[in-house]
Amino acid sequence: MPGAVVPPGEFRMVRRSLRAFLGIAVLAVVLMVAAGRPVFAAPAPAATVQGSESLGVTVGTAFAFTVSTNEVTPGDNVSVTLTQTDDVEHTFTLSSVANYVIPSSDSTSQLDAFFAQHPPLVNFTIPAGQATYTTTFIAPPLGVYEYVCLIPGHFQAGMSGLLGSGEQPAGSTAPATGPGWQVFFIGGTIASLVIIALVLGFVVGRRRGSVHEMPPERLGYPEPPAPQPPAK
Ligand SMILES: [Cu+2]
Repeated sequence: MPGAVVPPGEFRMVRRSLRAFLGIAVLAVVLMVAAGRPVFAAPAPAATVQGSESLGVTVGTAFAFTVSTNEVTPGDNVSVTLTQTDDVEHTFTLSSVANYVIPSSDSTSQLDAFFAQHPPLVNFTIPAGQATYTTTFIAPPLGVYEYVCLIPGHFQAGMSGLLGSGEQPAGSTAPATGPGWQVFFIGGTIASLVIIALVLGFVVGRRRGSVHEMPPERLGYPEPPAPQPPAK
């Protein structure tokens, strides 16, 4: 076509580049979706009672509770094993009020009044003398719940702690649950595929559409005239 600005060979090159790129990009997306499904899958809907788990609570001589975990799963049936190592009576009393820390200045009667108003999830009296006891409770909805000892003077001496349900209590030293290796692996694979697609698409397009490898009649326009030796 006279007056055409872009030779047809150039169009072919761009078209082939684009086709190669699109093909590999589609493959990359398919791989991403297939590989990503288990990583990004939504959690199963919560049931009323999800499962069962155990919580160990050791009562020491230092007016302190030592727990085996500070996080339970909402709805789980939690089996509590209380290990008494002290020769003093204590209680393990777990508040039912989410995200509320009883002021440490509260008196014993204030503490009793609070639990009379808000019945605790667990209120287990641990007799003096070394022994092990068990009790159960259903892990409450998402939140952080305080557990205390109701023996007069013990709470004021610092005998309390926090149990998270579905979350870690603030300031806990549990390892952070960041993205796993799968996320980095899939991300890296996708990035590599995109780079390969770009390079391959460009190279294939250039090679197939190259004016230097195409006979002039296929290009649809005449070969440029060979340079002439300079006239004397
Ligand atoms: Cu106590």
